[in-house]
Amino acid sequence: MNISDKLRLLFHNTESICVLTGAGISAESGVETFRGSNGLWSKLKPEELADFNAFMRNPELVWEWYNYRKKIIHNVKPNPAHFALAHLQELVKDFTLITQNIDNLHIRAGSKNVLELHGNIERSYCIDCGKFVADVEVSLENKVPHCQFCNGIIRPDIVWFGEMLPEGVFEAATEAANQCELFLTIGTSAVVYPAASLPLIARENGAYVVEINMERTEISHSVNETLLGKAGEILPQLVKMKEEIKG
Ligand code: BV8
Ligand code: ZN
Repeated sequence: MNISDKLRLLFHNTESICVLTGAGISAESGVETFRGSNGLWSKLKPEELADFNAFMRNPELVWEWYNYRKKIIHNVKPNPAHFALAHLQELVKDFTLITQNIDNLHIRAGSKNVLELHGNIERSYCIDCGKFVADVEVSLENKVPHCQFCNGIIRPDIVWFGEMLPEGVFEAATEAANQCELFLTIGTSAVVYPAASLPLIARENGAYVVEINMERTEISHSVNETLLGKAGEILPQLVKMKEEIKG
């Protein structure tokens, strides 16, 4: 793997890593990304689906879309990139994993204390009383789930455009980006804010910022190093390097 001596040395010594992942890390599991050529957003308009007003206008359509994505996610598995990050967490003293993904694959791969900036498709809640509901069933007979306590409409626990990120999660992510020595931004086009500001915050704090992606992105000019390639191939090699050092 072609990495700089600086990154090799830093990876050798650091005990402080912060990671931000996007849809690209789940691509090799078979989960479509958003903005790639045949990505999710190429067929559907995010503002018509990942938006609260769109949901209130047509909860059936939005639930149909999330149910479709849930079915895909239930039929895929974490890939070597997810497992590599779960393993890296055990090799490094201070490790924070921040994800924009809602697919739950980092947790299924064994990562702990994942900061989920945009929520999680496995959780839903009632928009009236706020009660959380796991495993909502959406079917032809029950196209929009309702709350068993107050009969309010239940929505996916996912952050839509124009919505605030979950209380405290972005603050914890910013703190980690501010403190880390090495920041990895993996499989994200870095167009969605405030998530995309995290690598820039890390850079300002003096961290060494490395982008792992199939192509250059909006923030490639702001990072220290870009490793072009598949996360599922690059990450296991990086973690193997760390493992050999740890002995
Ligand atoms: C907010 C929903 C404060 C869940 C998502 C006007 C009003 C309000 C806000 C805004 C506004 N204008 C702009 C904003 C900010 C807005 C924003 O950033 N918009 C962008 C589009 C310009 N942000 C927000 O609204 C956020 N909230 O700002 O609140 C606020 C509140 C009120 C008023 C003002 C401010 C909320 C953002 C969350 C939105 N929810 N999704 C869902 O259905 O999933 S965002 C959506 O994009 C996903 O969550 C996803 O996580 C996120 C980012 O996408 P990526 O993960 O980067 O995926 P993408 O496909 O783009 O890229 C994949 C990359 O992987 C590619 O680069 C590809 O090359 C690479 N790749 C592919 N395969 C591999 C690979 N890399 C490595 N290996 C591989 N094998
Ligand atoms: Zn309720």
